[in-house]
Amino acid sequence: MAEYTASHWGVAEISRGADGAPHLRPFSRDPDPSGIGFDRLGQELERMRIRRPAVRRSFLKDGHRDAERMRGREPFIEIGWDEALDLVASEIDRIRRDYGNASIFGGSYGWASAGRFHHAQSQLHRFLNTIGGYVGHVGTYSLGAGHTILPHVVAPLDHLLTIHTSWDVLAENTELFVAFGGVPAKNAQISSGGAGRHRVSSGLRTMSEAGVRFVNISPVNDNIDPSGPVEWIPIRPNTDVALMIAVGHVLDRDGLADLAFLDRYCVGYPAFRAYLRGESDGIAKTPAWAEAITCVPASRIEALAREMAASRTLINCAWSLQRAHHGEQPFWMTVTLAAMLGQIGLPGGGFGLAYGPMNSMGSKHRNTSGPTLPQGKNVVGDFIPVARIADMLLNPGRRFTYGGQTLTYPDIRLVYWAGGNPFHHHQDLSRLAEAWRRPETVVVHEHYWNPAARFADIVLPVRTSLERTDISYSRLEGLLVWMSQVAAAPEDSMTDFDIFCGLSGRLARFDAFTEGRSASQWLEELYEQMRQHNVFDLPPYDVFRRSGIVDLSEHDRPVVMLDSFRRDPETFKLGTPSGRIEIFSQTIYGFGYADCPAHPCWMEPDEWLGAAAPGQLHLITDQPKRRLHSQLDAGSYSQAGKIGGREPVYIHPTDAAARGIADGDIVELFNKRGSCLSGAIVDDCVMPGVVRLATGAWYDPGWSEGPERAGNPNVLTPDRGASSLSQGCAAQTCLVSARRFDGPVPPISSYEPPRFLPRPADFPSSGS
Ligand SMILES: Nc1nc2c(c(=O)[nH]1)N[C@H]1C(S)=C(S)[C@@H](COP(=O)(O)OP(=O)(O)OC[C@H]3O[C@@H](n4cnc5c(=O)[nH]c(N)nc54)[C@H](O)[C@@H]3O)O[C@H]1N2
Ligand SMILES: Nc1nc2c(c(=O)[nH]1)N[C@H]1C(S)=C(S)[C@@H](COP(=O)(O)OP(=O)(O)OC[C@H]3O[C@@H](n4cnc5c(=O)[nH]c(N)nc54)[C@H](O)[C@@H]3O)O[C@H]1N2
Ligand SMILES: [Mo]
Repeated sequence: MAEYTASHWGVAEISRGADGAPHLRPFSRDPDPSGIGFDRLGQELERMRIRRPAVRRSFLKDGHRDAERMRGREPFIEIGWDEALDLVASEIDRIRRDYGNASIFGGSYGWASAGRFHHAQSQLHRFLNTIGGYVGHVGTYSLGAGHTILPHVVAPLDHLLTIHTSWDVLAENTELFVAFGGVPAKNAQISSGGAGRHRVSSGLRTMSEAGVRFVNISPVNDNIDPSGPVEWIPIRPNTDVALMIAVGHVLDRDGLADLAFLDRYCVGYPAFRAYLRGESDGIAKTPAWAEAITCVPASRIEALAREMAASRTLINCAWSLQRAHHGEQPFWMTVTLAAMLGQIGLPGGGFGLAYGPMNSMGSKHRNTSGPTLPQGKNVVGDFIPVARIADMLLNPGRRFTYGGQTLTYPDIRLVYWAGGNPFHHHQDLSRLAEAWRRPETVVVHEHYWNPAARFADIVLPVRTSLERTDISYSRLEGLLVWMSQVAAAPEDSMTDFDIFCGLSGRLARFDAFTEGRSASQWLEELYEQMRQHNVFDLPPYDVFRRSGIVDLSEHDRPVVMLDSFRRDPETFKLGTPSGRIEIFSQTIYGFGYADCPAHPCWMEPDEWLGAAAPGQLHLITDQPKRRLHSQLDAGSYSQAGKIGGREPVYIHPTDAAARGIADGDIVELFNKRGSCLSGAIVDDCVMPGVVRLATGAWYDPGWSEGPERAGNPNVLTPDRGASSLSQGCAAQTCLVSARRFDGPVPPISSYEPPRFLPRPADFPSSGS
């Protein structure tokens, strides 16, 4: 029997030594396996495991009274499972009785692990729904602005992401590939739910070999590698929209816009054209206008417009561009520019949103749905756009806008988190830390003593995906994987499901939560449901378990995005109000948001190089190459990428020299929100004026004042919504200063377990 496990970064084969000890090996059917995750059984991570339920000292003694002062700042006391589950159940019961279920935040955003049943967030939501509901979240940190704008413009983004033109069609048909933000193979290591065969490097290479020309418009140049030539056009961060608009200006001015396409497939072009020409605001959006904003020479913009019009051109826009102030505009303008070129729906032309962020885009695998754990119905109606969490905790009762509605922040008393790390993913972490101390109770399930666990009152350890069995499936990855149990589960350990069984039993909802099924019965049930509803014949459950993998690639077929819409726009109407691509949106116009007008346009971001003080740099906080977000940061693979134990910051030689910074120096990045220490890599892969510090180092604010120590960029990023429309994460809109750090370098505590205390004899027994 073949044995496999699956993770967001790919499948691994399991082999066993003579002593039965497990080893993880690259998946033999993957041409380009990721290096992430092979250290998961190593000592560095083992020592960071949470071994027993643990409670913050004063919470165990006095309950929530001292939360505002002490949460995240004091040692833990370990307790037994019965006492821990009694304590959590009694806290939930107390809070819902005193304040109602709308005071429980179960937003619990986060990637957790691959596996369709043991999906932490789904388990938590299902549990909370059986006990009366919770305040949830909408949207993602990934695509807050993009998700909100695209249904108004062309189609829901989730749909577009499943119909990206496949790599083979691009290689055959595309002549010019214009990438805003590259096509980073480092990012395409990942697919949410489990990458299968990694295909981005070979996809790009095949295109290059077929003669496709690549232009990369980006503040960095190491984010695309087709194994062939690439023209790099450096651009100031957050200004791409101005460049795209100027390209549009040239197309209009020179009669290169495809008016027949715009007329037949789009609405609202005349209003946008008036903007391009300056008829609506007195400013013609010429290449010279864009040069002043983007620092890209006007002559290059002129020529690019003509090259794009003369070629079969695909315009690709990375997700990072929309994780910014006015983040709706880059995606809207990408679609608009592609519409002006008139190649949407043609093989190899149109737009991509995007190739690169995940392995799945450009796949030829068929899009079928996978097994899904039902979450039940949430009777609490309150929700927040996911990235407004600190706002919500700090401002109960305050009103905010979202998607054309005005809503109110609920008054949260209990936060319950499983499968995410807010002290990784949120911006302005000092503000989050302050907000996080407001609720009465914080419960977290984790594997490791990471920042999310350290900022909890009650920490419940859970088994990792290597210590349980599950089924992995990810759309467009073409594989269904039986995840064997790789390693023995630690003695007395639980899964998220086991914990919710224990809690639902204590709250008299056991049958509602489990529906009478054990974990293994659930797995079979979910598989059988998928099998019944699937368009393909799937093998019986036992056969699937024995073979370990169902490979769906025999059903592959080439994909051309929006080809049916192009063939017949009446029968295959889009889901927008007009059924066509909306360059001007009456709906958005109706919302009347000053920061998201009715057609794409350039608006100055809050923080950008065009308004920087002397010496300030634009900070890009991109996705890390050696891990998924903050996952496994304490492991040997992630740590091998550190400089002086800290996350590396890339800085241009000119900017480094001006500050006396040399390779390997400890650098302090700082702004009005905070500061952090990182290790310098002096490299001209970033343009002058730009520094890059990847996300995911385990937040270490220290016990005293001073810079964050591990190199977590989110102490610097602003906690602001992308716009009144989406309220999306805007982490990429961020100015900083940088200096060599010459003081005594403080040690990093993130990669050591926290302090524990023995339980004092006079502490009450909890939960009673
Ligand atoms: N500055 C800046 N910030 C960003 C971004 C950026 O570009 N710049 N990107 C944003 C984006 S796109 C995203 S998606 C977010 C990601 O943010 P998150 O998804 O919150 O980050 P992860 O580190 O993946 O957190 C997952 C956590 O779940 C835990 N876990 C794994 N498996 C299980 C399980 O089975 N059960 C339980 N209970 N826990 C489990 C892991 O140990 C880990 O701590 O970050 C966002 N933050
Ligand atoms: N290895 C790894 N891969 C991942 C993840 C991870 O944590 N680790 N996270 C996954 C997740 S959850 C997501 S949402 C996706 C995110 O996917 P993206 O948001 O696309 O990824 P980023 O790495 O943040 O940025 C992509 C590129 O855009 C560039 N860039 C940044 N700002 C600008 C700008 O203003 N203009 C231009 N032109 N370029 C800019 C960055 O330098 C980077 O090279 O990645 C996924 N892939
Ligand atoms: Mo994401």
